[in-house]
Amino acid sequence: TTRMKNSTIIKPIVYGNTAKYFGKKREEDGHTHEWSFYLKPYENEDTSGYIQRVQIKLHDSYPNSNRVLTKPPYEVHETGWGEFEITVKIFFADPNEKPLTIFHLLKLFSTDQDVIQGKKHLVNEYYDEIIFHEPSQFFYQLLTNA
Ligand code: SLL
Repeated sequence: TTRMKNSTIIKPIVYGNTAKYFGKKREEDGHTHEWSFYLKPYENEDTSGYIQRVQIKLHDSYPNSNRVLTKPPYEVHETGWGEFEITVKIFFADPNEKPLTIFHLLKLFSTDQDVIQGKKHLVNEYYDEIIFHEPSQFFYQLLTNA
């Protein structure tokens, strides 16, 4: 494979979770919060050209705890009662690029009174960058045409 010598492509991303307290514990299942996890480009672009799929592994207490997303938006909307670590594995359109693993601590609880009372959402968000060093010519095209 032809590699793009001395070229580095940087893809800024944002990932994290929002959460909101129901206001009470749900009788049927003990769930207390609704939450969403998301991974998206920092700047608005179509990532489906270079991301093949995103696998989001939830706590084993969730049904189908391995969520596979083959197209954007890369989001999981759920409800629950507890915090845990989400493992996110990003697979790229070039099978020679090794998958990237990100860990995110799903946060439900806060000390903000408005969040505690369920008046507003908690936001727990991070910025990061995916760096592709000397990608293949094929993958370079996908990364830059997006
Ligand atoms: C622990 N932090 O380490 C805890 C795990 C798991 C949260 C929290 C269950 C959802 C469902 C749920 O909220 N799990 O039953 O669908 O032990």
